[in-house]
Amino acid sequence: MSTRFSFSLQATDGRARSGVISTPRGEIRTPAFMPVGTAATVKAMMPESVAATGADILLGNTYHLMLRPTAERIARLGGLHQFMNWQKPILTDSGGFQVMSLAELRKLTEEGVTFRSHVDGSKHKLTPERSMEIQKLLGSDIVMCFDECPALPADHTRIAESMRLSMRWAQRSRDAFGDRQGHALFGIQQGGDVEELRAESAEALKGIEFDGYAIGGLAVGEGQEIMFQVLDYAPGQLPVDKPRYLMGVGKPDDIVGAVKRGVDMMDCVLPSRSGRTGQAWTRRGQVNLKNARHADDPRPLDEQCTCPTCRHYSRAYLHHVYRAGEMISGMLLTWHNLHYFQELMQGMRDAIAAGRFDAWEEDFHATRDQGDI
Ligand code: PRF
Ligand code: ZN
Repeated sequence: MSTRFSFSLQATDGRARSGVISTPRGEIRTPAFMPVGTAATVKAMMPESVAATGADILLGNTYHLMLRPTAERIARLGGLHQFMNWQKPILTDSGGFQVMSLAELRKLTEEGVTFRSHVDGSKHKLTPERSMEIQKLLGSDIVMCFDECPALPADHTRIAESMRLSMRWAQRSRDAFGDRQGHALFGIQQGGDVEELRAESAEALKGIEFDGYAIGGLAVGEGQEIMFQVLDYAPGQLPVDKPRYLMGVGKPDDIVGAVKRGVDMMDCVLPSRSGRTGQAWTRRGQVNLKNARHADDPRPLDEQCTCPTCRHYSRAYLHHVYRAGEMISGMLLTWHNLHYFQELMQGMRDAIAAGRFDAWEEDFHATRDQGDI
């Protein structure tokens, strides 16, 4: 356990990058997709199965775990890795974003945010200092700064004031985090869809110095076109030698567009959440297993996919267990979806290393445009 946290860029192709993040708990191959394990579980998956899909790292949530079962309880039980039986790296989000989307009676001040739990209505407070303390109690490998993320569209003043508050909170997060060998602290760029504000935010974060830099405040209602416009300049405002993490993104085509623009890490509930609602993501596009047209279909979801779901089960079976409300429905579709997302990342890593990202991307879009899956 002597390895410090480090990032080594191995290849670039245009603005796309591939590399490796080294941590005491293992290596993270980038571009990396992080499955979401909000409540100390990637829903419907055993941790060894999540690892088998090719995931090097999971995302956990300060907000959910502080409410239930509490960070102090997890610390007493040996930390989040031990608690959930996941020994590879874990990145934890800092809580502010989830407070704003899930909690009730939220009150935001310079100090932090007070709110009522969406679970039982109990009253809580999160500040940069408390968020750092919780993420330390959890034993998180990559800790995120405490920030605020306004929904888009928003006016310039609102975006600017919120970004400047997040930058003051970034400094307080840095001060509270201190220096913890083998653990990393990532800053979070804000600034909405305003280039000068993104630049101001990047300068503030670079002045504080972080182990990695997230791009926050996107995928919050602005649509893919505006998100890509921001990603045309935002990654380039951040240090070239540190990982860049686009928070909460996205659909396969969002992920591909983000990697093309220089993003190294992403997370999204999409593969796991849609797996529980009968939705599969494949090379050829989205398949809705609820649809009656699958009822007699003996073919696998994707004949080229090597996941256990596609090797052993028919579309007819997946349709049946979804309709019957059987638990295996969410298990099989989540496994396939996570496998597909990880294979997508591996495809991009290989293409970047071989200097053929553009051809890979063309093929990605052409395969999806064939229609009739
Ligand atoms: N900040 C934090 N977490 C986040 C976001 C953010 O801006 C987003 C935005 N897509 C998702 N998760 N702390
Ligand atoms: Zn599959």
